[in-house]
Amino acid sequence: MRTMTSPDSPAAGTPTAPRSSNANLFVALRAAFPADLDACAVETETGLHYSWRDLDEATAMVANLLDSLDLAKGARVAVQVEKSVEALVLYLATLRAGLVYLPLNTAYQSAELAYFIADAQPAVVVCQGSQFGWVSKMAFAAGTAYVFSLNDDRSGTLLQRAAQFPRQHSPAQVQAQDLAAIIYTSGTTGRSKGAMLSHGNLLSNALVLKDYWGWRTPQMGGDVLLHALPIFHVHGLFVAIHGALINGSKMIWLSRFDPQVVLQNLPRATVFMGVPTLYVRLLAEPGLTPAQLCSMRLFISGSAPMLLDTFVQWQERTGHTILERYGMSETVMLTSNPYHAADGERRGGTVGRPLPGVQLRVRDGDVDLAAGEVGGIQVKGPNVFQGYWRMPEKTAEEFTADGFFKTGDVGQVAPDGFVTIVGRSKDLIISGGYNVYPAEIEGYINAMDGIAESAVVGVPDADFGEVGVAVVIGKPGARLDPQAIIAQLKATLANFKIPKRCFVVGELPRNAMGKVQKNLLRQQYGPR
Ligand code: MCA
Ligand code: AMP
Repeated sequence: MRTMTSPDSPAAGTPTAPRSSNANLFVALRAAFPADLDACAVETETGLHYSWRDLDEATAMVANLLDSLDLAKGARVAVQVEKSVEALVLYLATLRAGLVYLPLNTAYQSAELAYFIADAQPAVVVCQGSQFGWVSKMAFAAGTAYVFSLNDDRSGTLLQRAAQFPRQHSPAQVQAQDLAAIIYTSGTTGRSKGAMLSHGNLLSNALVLKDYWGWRTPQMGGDVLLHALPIFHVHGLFVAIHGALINGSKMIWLSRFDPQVVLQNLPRATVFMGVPTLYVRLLAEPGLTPAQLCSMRLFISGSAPMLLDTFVQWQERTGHTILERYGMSETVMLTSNPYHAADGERRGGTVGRPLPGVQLRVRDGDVDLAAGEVGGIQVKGPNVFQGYWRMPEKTAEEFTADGFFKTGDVGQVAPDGFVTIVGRSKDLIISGGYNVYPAEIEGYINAMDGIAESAVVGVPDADFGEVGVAVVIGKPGARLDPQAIIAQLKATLANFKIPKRCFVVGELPRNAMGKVQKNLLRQQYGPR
């Protein structure tokens, strides 16, 4: 069997968690706080400073509040709030209390939220104060016991209640396989699946990346992470936050990505993480100069393929070589280009080698492929998730008999171990780092009056990498207006899922089996 592991670091070299009888991820993160608890842990763009002590005490208070609710082991805390340091505190407090964190994209509208709440059955829901009325109604109807509000200006009932609780808290005792979070990823059939990640999954990945990306602890001079990503997905929530905290490194915390604000803060940062769209937008800023990046040591990209052109432009313009890595909600990080020069060059267009402890193979059906051959990427490792929430059949389908997870990505491994992703077997559009499943959008379009059928495809886009285009067929006699179709979708779905263009046509191209030939639609409706 041809299974790749990182040559410099086979499974035997996988870093292990600090010795503790409690596998709670929070315990490991807390143990990495610097000795000087009054030093700044998080600084916001509006000039607020939170010390490590603040983080410790605030998470204790929220964890005590959660404890007081007397929830069952494994209870879910579903959270749809704008990015703020208090939202970070809520995430850490949920870990601390041994409950399961369920982050939700703030762009989700009521139909989307209703699905997640019905499926996950959270015991606690936390939402923006402005949404409290309808969210609490929906959540209580679905059996949720507690709904709190949390706003991005440090107000809301969650903080009001937590203020009554002590500033000390003993982290809940958990096992490595106990769940820490559920991350919903859309399904190819349109039904979202909750990927269950354990404390062990998240901690093992954080420890691997700590070494692999050469994070500098405070004793080594320290790192400063400029955090500009949303915190409801793996990239901003786990890779970025765990990376900084497990190193006792400060974060400069931006509420959203604004290229100008990023540029203002880069001279004080050492590490930046982004999806390719962030790099494309930064390159469009005349103020992006090497002088601006004098303190930076590492730029990381992932969540979507980075065009070689962006990689090269960044290198030429800034003198920095972006480190591209590859991961999934189900697996956290899988592969990475090298950080240390001794491990080799960072190769644009590739996602690097499997991380220490990750086994990666490329297969065609049950047949292992040789170096350079293209097939389905399968992975195994301590980072691979515990299965899909309440979907045992779906979970079983996605694993091979020998325990490898089928990523749905198509790629090849070079003789020296570098992995290149060449496509996807899953029908998925990745737009600005967000996943959009055509089946979900098609389902909504097909349910509209006068529609016979539709196909949604991803086409290249200079800003978002890829965007959706809808191609629609009307029922006989129906008069369809593409703009009205887009407007109806906007009223129902998260904004990033809305196709950027819609075409009403007479028929869809099909192959001999009757299947819509999406590749032809991509050619026809993509950029010319
Ligand atoms: C915003 N819009 C988009 C997207 N974002 N359209 C398509 N794709 C998008 N990603 C549209 C809105 O619908 C709106 O359109 C208009 O752009 C402006 O919206 P706004 O919210 O102001 O956009 P923005 O602030 O400019 O956001 C763009 C963004 C954002 C900063 C690139 O999408 C973003 O933060 N992306 C990062 C996603 C991410 O963190 N992914 C990690 C997933 P209209 O005006 O028509 O309404 S974790 C993962 O994938 C794995 C595990 C991994 O490997 O990391
Ligand atoms: P998610 O469902 O949000 O976890 O998205 C995971 C998917 O994002 C993977 O299966 C890949 O298709 C894609 N992805 C993540 N990182 C990269 C990358 N560096 N290059 C290409 N695709 C990527």
